[in-house]
Parts: sequence; structure tokens; C-alpha cells
Amino acid sequence: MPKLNLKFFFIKFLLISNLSFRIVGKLIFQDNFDTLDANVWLHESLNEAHLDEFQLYTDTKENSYSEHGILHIKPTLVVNEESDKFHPIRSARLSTKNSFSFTYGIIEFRARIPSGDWLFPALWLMPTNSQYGPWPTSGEIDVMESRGNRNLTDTQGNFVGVQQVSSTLHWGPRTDLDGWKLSHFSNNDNSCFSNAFHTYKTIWTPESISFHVDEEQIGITVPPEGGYWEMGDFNKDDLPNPWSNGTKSAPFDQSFYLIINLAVGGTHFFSDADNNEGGKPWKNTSPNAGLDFWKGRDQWLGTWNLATDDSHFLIDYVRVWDLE
Ligand SMILES: *[C@@H]1O[C@H](CO)[C@@H](O)[C@H](O)[C@H]1NC(C)=O
Ligand SMILES: CC(=O)N[C@H]1CO[C@H](CO)[C@@H](O)[C@@H]1O
Repeated sequence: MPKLNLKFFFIKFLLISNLSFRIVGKLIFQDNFDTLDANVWLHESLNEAHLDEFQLYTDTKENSYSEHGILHIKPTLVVNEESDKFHPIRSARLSTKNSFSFTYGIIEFRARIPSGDWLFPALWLMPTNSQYGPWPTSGEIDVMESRGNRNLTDTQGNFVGVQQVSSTLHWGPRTDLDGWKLSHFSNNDNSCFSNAFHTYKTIWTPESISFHVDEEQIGITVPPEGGYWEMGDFNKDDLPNPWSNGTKSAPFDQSFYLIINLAVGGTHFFSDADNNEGGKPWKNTSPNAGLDFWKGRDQWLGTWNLATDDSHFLIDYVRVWDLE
């Protein structure tokens, strides 16, 4: 839970919820996916930061295409190969890195998440210029992340698969000093986010960043006057403040771009401590997690209904408005 003074939080909340009626400005970006426009969406390939995941990203129509106004990101299997550093899945990651970036605004995606064990869909934003330094110093805004497992529970017994979506900000002066836990919010619904389209919205202003699912606010982060440096209590770490020249919303006072992707597994996002019906075929400490995952496919392949679009990440639209 964010360490916020409650009174301060409520006053801010009232101000901001009031404000949000007035702040919607012009629509500055819209894609309804009548086509998948290669001038807008860059197909990103694997980058170093995601080598631990089990997919490679392609730009082929097999893994991403638009159909009846819906963008499909479809995971496929690589069946004719098996090696230690194996990535057995193909998928897609699309971004507006080369076409559209913005600072502050309202971002709304309408999407249906996929179901199938270990599928990991995400709608998020990354910094265009990483002005404050490498990840996570320049920030990351995760509008929505989820897990495709139908029966995955955490150590407290809460469903953390398709019954849950979460939103997170990543920020910190060093990789091992990421304050994300203070700005992480999840929302559970036992009717499952994979059964229908939902809207995922982020309201990003100089004062706060709030996350909304179907118009309901699931969380808000309001940096104090000392900004994210103060919020993360990083003074004690004896490091220079990388955001000292920024505003109190730094690193979230710079330009960001949109990303839509469907990842699979990996050694960071699925806890070994969680309980999955069917088990988990790899350990996050395994040096060959991708191969372990593939060898254990009897445990998960049956949960991907490959004859239907259940395993596809479906996106109806993306819209961004600036602030008034
Ligand atoms: C802030 O700006 C000053 C003057 O341009 C510069 O010397 C300093 O390195 C900057 N600090 C950071 C953390 O970027
Ligand atoms: C054991 C168990 O709870 N199985 C459930 C897994 O999830 C599906 C879909 O929600 C249910 O139909 C099963 O009963």
C-alpha cells in the first residue's frame, strides 16, 4: 500500500476527481484497428530486457493482424527446434516509438485479455528518450498487465490469473531500487477479464497518475512535494537524485510512447510460490527456463484453446487525449 497520509490523500483525491471532469482535452491519438498500420505501429523484436521470456516477437501476419476492427496478437508455437536457450513461442510487440509520443494525458485501451496458462498480456508506456537514465530511472507506466491462467492463486489464495488485472508505475534510481510496490494496484473480478472487453484507462497529470478499469478508479499515485525521490525514501541509499532537475512528477514529466504486447512466461512475472492447477513447469532460477517450459507443455498446452481466439490478446481501440 502506498505510504500516503490519508487526509492528504482524500483532499487530493477530491481535487483530482473534480479536476478529471475538466481536464479532458483534444483527442491526440486514436486507432480503431480497421487495419494494422505499419506507419503507426512498429513491430519491436526481442530486446535484451526480455530475454528471460519464452517468446520471440515477429512482424508476421501470423502473430499480429487486424480483423473486423480488432487487433489480434496471437501466440504460436515453434515445434521444429529444441535447444538450451530456447524461445518456443512466437508473438508480437507493437509500439508507437517511431510515430507517437506525448507527455501527460488520458490513455484508454479497450481490450479483451487472452486465457491460457502463462500468457502475459500488457498495455503500457515507456519513456521516449530515457532522459533520466536507464530503466527504471526514466520510469515505466503499466496501464494493464494480466496473466492468462484460469486457476492460479497466490500464497493468500487470491486468484491472480484472468480474474485479476493490475496497473503499476516503475521508478527508482537503480534497477534494484524500484519503488513499484508503492504504485501498484490490482483489481479482481471473478467473472474473468478474459470473458469480455473492458476499458483500461490511465489519467496522467502533473499532479498524479490514476488507473481505471471500466471507469472505476483502482488506484492513484500522488507524489509529494519532494517527488518520487521522497516517496521512495531513496535519500537513505546515498545516491544522487537522478530527478533533481525535473518536476515533482519526474520521471513522469517526459515524453512516453505506447506499447501493446503479448509475452509468455519468463522468470520475473510468475512467482514460483503461486499455486497453479496443472503446476508450473519451470523455476524462475532455471538457466533454461524456456526449455523447461517447452518440455512441460503437457501441463499447459491444453489450456490454450488454439482452435478459437481464446488465447489471442484482442484490442478494439487505443485513444489518447491531451489535458485541457
Ligand atoms: C542538473 O542540471 C545541472 C546543470 O545543467 C547539471 O550539471 C546536473 O548534472 C543535472 N543533474 C542531474 C541529476 O541530471
Ligand atoms: C479446480 C478448479 O477450480 N477449476 C476451475 C478452473 O477454472 C475454470 C474456469 O474458471 C473452472 O471451470 C474450474 O472449475
